[in-house]
Amino acid sequence: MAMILAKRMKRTVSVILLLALVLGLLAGCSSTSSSTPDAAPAAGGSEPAAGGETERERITVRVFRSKAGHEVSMDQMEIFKVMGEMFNIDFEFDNPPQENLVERLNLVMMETELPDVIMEMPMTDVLKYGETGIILPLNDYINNSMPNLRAELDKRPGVEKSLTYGDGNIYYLPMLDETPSGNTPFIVRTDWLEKLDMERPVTVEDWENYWEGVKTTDLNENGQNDEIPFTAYEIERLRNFCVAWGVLDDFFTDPTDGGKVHYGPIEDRYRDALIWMNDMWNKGYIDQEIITADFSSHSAKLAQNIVGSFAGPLGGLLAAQNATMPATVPGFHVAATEPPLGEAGVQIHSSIDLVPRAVVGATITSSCKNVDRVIEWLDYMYSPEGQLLVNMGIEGTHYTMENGEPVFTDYVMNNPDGLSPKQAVGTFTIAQGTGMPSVLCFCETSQLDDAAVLEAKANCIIPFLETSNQYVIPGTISFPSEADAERRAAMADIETYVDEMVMKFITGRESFDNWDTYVSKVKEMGIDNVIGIYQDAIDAWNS
Ligand SMILES: [Ca+2]
Repeated sequence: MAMILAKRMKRTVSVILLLALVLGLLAGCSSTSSSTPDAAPAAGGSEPAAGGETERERITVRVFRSKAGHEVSMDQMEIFKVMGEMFNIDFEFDNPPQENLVERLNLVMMETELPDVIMEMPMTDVLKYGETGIILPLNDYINNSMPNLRAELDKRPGVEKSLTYGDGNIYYLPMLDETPSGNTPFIVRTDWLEKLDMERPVTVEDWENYWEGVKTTDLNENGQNDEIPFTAYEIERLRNFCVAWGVLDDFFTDPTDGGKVHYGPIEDRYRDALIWMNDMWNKGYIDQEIITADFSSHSAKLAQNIVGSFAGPLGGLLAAQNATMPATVPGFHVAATEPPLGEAGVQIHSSIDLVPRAVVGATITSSCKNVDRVIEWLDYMYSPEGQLLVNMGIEGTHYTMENGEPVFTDYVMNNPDGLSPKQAVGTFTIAQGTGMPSVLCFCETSQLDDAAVLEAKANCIIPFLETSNQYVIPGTISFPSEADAERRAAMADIETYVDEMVMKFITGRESFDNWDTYVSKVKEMGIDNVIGIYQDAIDAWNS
């Protein structure tokens, strides 16, 4: 930071000099641009004579980005004041409320003079505006003028590939993420585990034992055996236990078969998983309403203090349950679990965020007149100093360095005006919002995440990502358009049939004697052809 500070002070000096110069001009001198380069050397010898540091014209950069609900408007955010000073930029923000983003952006995109930078273009619009030349291809800038972003991309194998569109161009500068932010692990009541004198379940036998305990013990102490061992907002969450048998409930690459693509629901291993689920169903451990549940009916059920385990997102269900339930149910606590372990001997998360995520941070439009200057500023946001500024704010005000790590001050963690940590962050930076061309640092998220979420990431998710990545097909994989149409058409029918049959196998309405007939039918519907389409796409991705 010391280096940055020195640099800033130097620039501040230069700004003052430029101001003096401009005032001089107002008093009757001639053109700005021709006399600017002479300004620095005239500074009384304090500048190095190398001539590298010539003062530059102050430019205006117009930035479009929506304002998240927890944020102040961007023109009030300190990080932009600091960067404006640093790069001699006046920012002009078009900062509509998030709910008006699409409407406002559509209007803006019809204007002849576009903003220079659009920080939050919907992913689906990027290629459209890129192909028509309205936003610029950025490959050459990234390779030649963005050393900091280049370094971040080089640290993350696969990300550049996922940023590159079919036409070979990169159209947006990404928001990178150091940690997985989304996942839907199985979640258990740790206070109930304690009452049962059990550890968090790992193997499928552990799960069965826990469910038996929930089913047969009046854990909520209301005099009735009304406890539901497992429920979820959709039956797919239950189906996901198939990972313990070494298959995914979808297409996956199988490392036990040289990485070849398989379709889980027709595998023998999947049948074995369904036999177990059917057993659990018959024993009454699975909520029968799982078939018709949705997120709101599920949430209502969770609020009744009757559910022993469920599955769902870390923020939306794990953190939310721990934040709200203890008020009415003293001692209530839920925690995530490791992926279930079965006879396959592997622990797999089937739904993982791409690690790292690389979503839209910023695009630059064809109206931008100072692309090189804008690129220089944006690249700074990916530098170690820039990341610290964007994530943590101003040292001394928003964070302090403790043992070499940035730690939020009470301004964020215990805000004097009663703002939540996220709201407090939203008063000086965009890092807790969307559309940030930088890296969302672990230093920031680790201090703002709920304790149970942090624990889940550290113990239940991150240790299993390497194995999981061998199975999970990247979400950004793309198919040639003809093959994609074929795939979609076949899968529309196959998924409908598979969903119906899998539900029947779990609930016992279909005998496992008919498994082979079911598999034959899925094959008749063209599953092998679709597996081939996935295999080709994976081969192309890996080549
Ligand atoms: Ca009870």
